[in-house]
Amino acid sequence: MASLLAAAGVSALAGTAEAASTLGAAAAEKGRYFGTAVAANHLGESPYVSTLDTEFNSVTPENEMKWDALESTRNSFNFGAADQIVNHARSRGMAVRGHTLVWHSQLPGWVGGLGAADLRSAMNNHINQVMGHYKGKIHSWDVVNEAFQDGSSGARRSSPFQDKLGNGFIEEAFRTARAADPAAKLCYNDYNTDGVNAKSTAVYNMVKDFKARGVPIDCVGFQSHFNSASPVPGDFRANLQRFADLGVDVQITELDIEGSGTSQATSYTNAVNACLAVSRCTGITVWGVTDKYSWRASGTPLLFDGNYNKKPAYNAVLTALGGSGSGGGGGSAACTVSYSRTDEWSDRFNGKVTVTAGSSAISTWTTTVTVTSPQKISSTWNGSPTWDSSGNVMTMKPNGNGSLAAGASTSFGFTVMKNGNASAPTVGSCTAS
Ligand code: G2I
Repeated sequence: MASLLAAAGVSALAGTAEAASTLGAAAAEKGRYFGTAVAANHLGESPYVSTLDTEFNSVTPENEMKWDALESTRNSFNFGAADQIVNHARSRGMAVRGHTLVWHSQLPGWVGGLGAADLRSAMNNHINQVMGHYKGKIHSWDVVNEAFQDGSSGARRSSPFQDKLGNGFIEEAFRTARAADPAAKLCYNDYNTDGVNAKSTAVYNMVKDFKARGVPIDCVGFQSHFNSASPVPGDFRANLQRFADLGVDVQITELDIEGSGTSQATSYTNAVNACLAVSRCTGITVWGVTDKYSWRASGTPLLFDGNYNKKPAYNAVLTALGGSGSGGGGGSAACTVSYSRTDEWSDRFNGKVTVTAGSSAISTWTTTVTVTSPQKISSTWNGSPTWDSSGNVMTMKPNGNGSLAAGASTSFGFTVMKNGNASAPTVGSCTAS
């Protein structure tokens, strides 16, 4: 375990008596990393960065290491945005997954226009330049991404690489990658391969062949983009295990699950448990920090809502990893909060905070609402408030019985006198017992 973590650049917290209270720390206690996709253009947003830095210990650049971002013009490389992410991560001890070297999408037009010999040299040059630039800084590279077709054919997907170089392009990319950074783990990454099916079996057969012939491959990434049409498969664990049994590590690389509340939380629990049940499943990456910047934001598939509140899914993941929320006591009691402005007048507005229990029932909850001076909260309803000495920070507890069933919600409201400032209050995290 220690060596796995060291390889991932993750500092373990082995031996701590108390349950870990962040995703990264809880995963580290299980010998794994917990990562997120990161977009460089959000690194100036402070709640984005503080959530990233607090909770995660691995990052994957969401778009910044793709071919179109790095080499939009042949042999002219632009590493600016990717470097920003790598530097941020490394200065905080986080590991970095490289995504992705050879992929049919986000591929600049000039690549598709090359003849076979030229394409081969462009592909190898791209791998050499990019891996050379980041040599020693990337724990795993998605060397080839999404090279197989969906459906039952088990065939390779059409792409400039496939069409001009044939099946051998994948093997060639991995051989070039091994030489370019021998310390990096080399992964094949794909989607709709999470359960046992024709596509995953086609990938399995390729990996088996690579292992038999000594083609360098260290890991397989399972993207794990789930929704109601493509739920967490019941044989997710069994599928991860059959790949692990070939002698490769497996990683959940782009996890997100559309939904909300308890059902989303349960799906996340199942996905995390699938990884934890496979000793060679070395880490999990979710595909973004907050729902608001998700590639499918309307499906609210991530662990933090648009206000960076922890969702029931967050609590479910933390619990599955053996961690415990800030409610303390070692239990799994947890809650999340979300805020909305329900009414507004020229001099004042009404706010509503919804409190939702996590994956376990809770008997009481507490959260805070902070307004910006000279704003004042002039009235509240459906809660029992206390105030700090400034009068700007209201601590709210239930008015009477605070019991909530797992996933159930309640809400309280308040009026904020603007006094010239209409900005939204800050709602603190929710604690429960
Ligand atoms: O589609 C979800 C993921 C499937 N597996 C491979 C991943 O690399 C892929 O990530 C997504 C990013 O999350 C999106 O952010 O890849 C998309 C492109 O294939 C990314 O979308 C692109 C938009 O299409 C562009 O219009 C936009 O300029 O994001 C770009 C940067 O925001």
